Amino acid sequence: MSGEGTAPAYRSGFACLVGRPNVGKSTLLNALVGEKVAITSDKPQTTRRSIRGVVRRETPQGGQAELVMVDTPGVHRPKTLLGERLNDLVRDSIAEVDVVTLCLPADAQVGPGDRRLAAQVAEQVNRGRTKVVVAITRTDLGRGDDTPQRLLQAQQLATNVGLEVADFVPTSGETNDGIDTLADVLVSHLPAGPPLFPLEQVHDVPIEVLIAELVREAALDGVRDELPHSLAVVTEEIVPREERPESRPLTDVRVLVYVERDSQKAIVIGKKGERLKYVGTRARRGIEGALGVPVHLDLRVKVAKDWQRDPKQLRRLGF
Ligand SMILES: Nc1nc2c(ncn2[C@@H]2O[C@H](COP(=O)(O)OP(=O)(O)OP(=O)(O)O)[C@@H](O)[C@H]2O)c(=O)[nH]1
Ligand SMILES: [Mg+2]
Repeated sequence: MSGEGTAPAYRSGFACLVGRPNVGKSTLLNALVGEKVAITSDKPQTTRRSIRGVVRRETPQGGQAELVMVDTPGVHRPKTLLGERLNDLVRDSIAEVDVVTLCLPADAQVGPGDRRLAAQVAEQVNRGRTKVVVAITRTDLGRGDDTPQRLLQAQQLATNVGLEVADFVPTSGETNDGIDTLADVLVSHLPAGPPLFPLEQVHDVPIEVLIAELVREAALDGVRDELPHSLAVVTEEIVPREERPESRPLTDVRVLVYVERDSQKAIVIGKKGERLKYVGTRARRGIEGALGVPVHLDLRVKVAKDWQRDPKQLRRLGF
């Protein structure tokens, strides 16, 4: 029997993932949480929201810890108002968390973008309160001694910009190498604190946003050039169909896919609607998984001219 005062303390807090676009932040979030919370793609700037996923673990002292991981958009040189808003989201996240996880991919050299971001983190973090961890990502894509080299470069980078780094952890969100270690390291930097999310909750993404994101993920696959940036997706309606037998429920989901120009609309729809059909089929599987019922997915494509640069349209799209 353990008396009062001897129970191991509960730890809780926030850690954000920051890095250049496409370095594997969202893949890392999903691996840490153990389920698909964020969409991922090989197109830069896939993430447009700061998504929170919950990681629950035991501490080495036998206590419980709740680590809230915050995924953020890839930091880049903005060309549009949307780009500026995304970078602002990252700035806000860095200011709010207990631990900043700077992600550097094993399969690419540390570059000027990484240096700018590392300098920003060094400038933003409150040294007494915020810890910084470097995660080397995509180690399975690195060759030979890429990972040790990157660790060395990361140390040099930290020294150059005056960034105090508590730990360096090599990881792969694809093979799960280093994921447990990273989770333990992040938890070790959390303060004592109360539970933050209800036990059954693993993320904070509203269902209509999750559905829109799954459609955007499917739509991103196979499109090129500027089109990935021009896509915005909004869930219009989720309605269980009436008068279905209890044993065969069906939910109607209506989703709008926005592009910025007529020419892009034609590409997204494809010849005889084939591309859109592919996107719908792919997205529907994930949506059915999320809703837990069979779904009839109605996808429409609309033009919202230059929405990435228009404050009014950005607001309407939730940015
Ligand atoms: N092989 C391998 N591929 C990875 C790994 N992590 C990410 N990827 C791939 O790299 C690409 C980018 O991954 P994301 O997780 O979307 O990257 P991100 O940093 O969140 O990108 P943005 O949201 O655009 O900033 C995707 O094609 C992933 O499948 C990894 O550890 N191993
Ligand atoms: Mg991402």
